[in-house]
Amino acid sequence: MSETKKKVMFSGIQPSGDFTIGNYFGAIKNWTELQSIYECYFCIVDLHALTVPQDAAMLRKRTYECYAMLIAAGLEPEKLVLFVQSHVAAHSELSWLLNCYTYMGELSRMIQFKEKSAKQGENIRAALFDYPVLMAADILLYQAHYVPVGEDQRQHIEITRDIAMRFNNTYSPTFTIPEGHYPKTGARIMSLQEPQNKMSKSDSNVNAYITLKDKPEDILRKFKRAVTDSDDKIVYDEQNKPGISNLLQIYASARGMTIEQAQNSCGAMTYAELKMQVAEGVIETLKPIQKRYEELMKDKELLESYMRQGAERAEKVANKTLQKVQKKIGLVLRK
Ligand code: ATP
Ligand code: LTN
Repeated sequence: MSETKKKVMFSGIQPSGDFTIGNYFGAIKNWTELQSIYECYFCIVDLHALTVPQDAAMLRKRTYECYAMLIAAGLEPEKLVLFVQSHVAAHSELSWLLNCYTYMGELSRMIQFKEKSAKQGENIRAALFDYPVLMAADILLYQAHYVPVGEDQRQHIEITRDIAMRFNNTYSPTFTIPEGHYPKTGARIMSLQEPQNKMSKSDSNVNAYITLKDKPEDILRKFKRAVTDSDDKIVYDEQNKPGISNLLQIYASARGMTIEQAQNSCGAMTYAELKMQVAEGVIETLKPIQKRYEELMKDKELLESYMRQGAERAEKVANKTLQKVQKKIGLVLRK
């Protein structure tokens, strides 16, 4: 009896800071739901983090922490393949090979490169320019059908498709052409200090974001300081009331409600009451995650064994694709 094969899904997240509630409500929480539906490969992309300067000890520490946090947040290493990018050498290898099928012109159109390089000043790393090619290698190695990412990654998915199609047309069908999987009603959580910008784990102002590790008193303090506006109406209006809309979005996300339901429950509150309620919802959401995270961080051996198993499972699939590519382009395979 032939079982219908699950479609493959791949995504990555950088260990460039502590995960925020933006990462959680906008990405990680969705991943926990997708892991049962698709054959999922999720990856801590440490090599991507190196495209901007990193402190070595910090990068190592964060890689463990981010890996543990994904499990604490509900990803099950038995159900999906959860691994660290640098543990599977095929990512670096395919990335080099795909560089030979990617044009400077297409890379120089990438908005993320323009934005990130503008922040870097003088010595911009070649790797920052090349970032999308490594991302293409990540995705194409697993023959992924779908890639769940935020809107900001749309251009990187497009270039991945272009590279894959170019390769397939030059040789013969080799790569599955992936599609972006964008959250339809997914939460886009904004900064608590500048609610017109998205909440980001690498923001220089710690009051702008809530991390999944924040203590209840810090969460409460940050929400109390959240920027709102000068009238006193609790209505969802992104244009004119970005601060209040963001609080309603977080309230709804933390309680599994729609925005309308959140607005109905909170409509009669004062701003101070709303902030208290939002903080309470977030604290309650994070409590079990933080408990599990603490336990996991105490057991480095268990984490390392999950990482090893993840890498072994990933490697099997990745090496198969890599070999196919090496053969097609004319490299002599090692016998
Ligand atoms: P950095 O600040 O280092 O650029 P980031 O916090 O923006 O990082 P990424 O590692 O680029 O996060 O993204 C990981 C995933 O989290 C992506 O799928 C992205 O769309 C999602 N994400 C990031 N920030 C938010 C947010 N504020 N709201 C919703 N989703 C988000
Ligand atoms: N660029 C992505 C992270 C990332 C990724 C990937 C996402 C690296 N490789 C492969 C999906 C698939 C980001 O910044 N969110």
